[in-house]
Amino acid sequence: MEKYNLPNLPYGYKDLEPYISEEIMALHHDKHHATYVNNLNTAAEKHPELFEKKPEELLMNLNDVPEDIRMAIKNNGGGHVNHLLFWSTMAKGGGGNPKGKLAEEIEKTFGSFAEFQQKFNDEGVKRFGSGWVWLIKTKDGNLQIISTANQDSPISDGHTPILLNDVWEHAYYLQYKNMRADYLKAWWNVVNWLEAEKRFIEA
Ligand code: MN3
Repeated sequence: MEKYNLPNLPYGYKDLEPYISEEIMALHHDKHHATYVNNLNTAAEKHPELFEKKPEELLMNLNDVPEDIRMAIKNNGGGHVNHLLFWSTMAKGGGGNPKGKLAEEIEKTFGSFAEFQQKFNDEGVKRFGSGWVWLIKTKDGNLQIISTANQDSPISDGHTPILLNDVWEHAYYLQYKNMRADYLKAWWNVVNWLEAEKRFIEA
């Protein structure tokens, strides 16, 4: 039975500097993300048939997960899948403006790219405690900015993530201290718009 594993980052720990420090990236991936994967495996071992499914599939059908481990799968499967998405949402030399169809849809939905960024940042600041801020394509096909608590994923509600930012303190505290708003602003410099547009088109 193949357990879930932690892939390496798709770039080096230093590659998002100066916006996200090497120290944060190493700790975030090697400790925080690793812990979600370990805890996901520990939960799934109680019902090893679950290993036949991708972690995304577990989150899309949480009601099919045995009740005794459903919360553990929601939290740790969410932690695993959200972080995988998050790493690929960033890139060395990222940032700038979106292009193509996604850029058009952002302007149509939010008025302008600047208004979209402002709304995304506000949503991230407003999320009380720990969670994520997302740009999703809803199951009705519209772009929407939402935030979720803890490791909850919009894929459990049938939506497709396009962009996401981690607003747990572990994502920024070592560098930005309590200034979550500063982190949210700086993060735009590392966004991987090619990946975001790919997700938008495939959704
Ligand atoms: Mn995190």
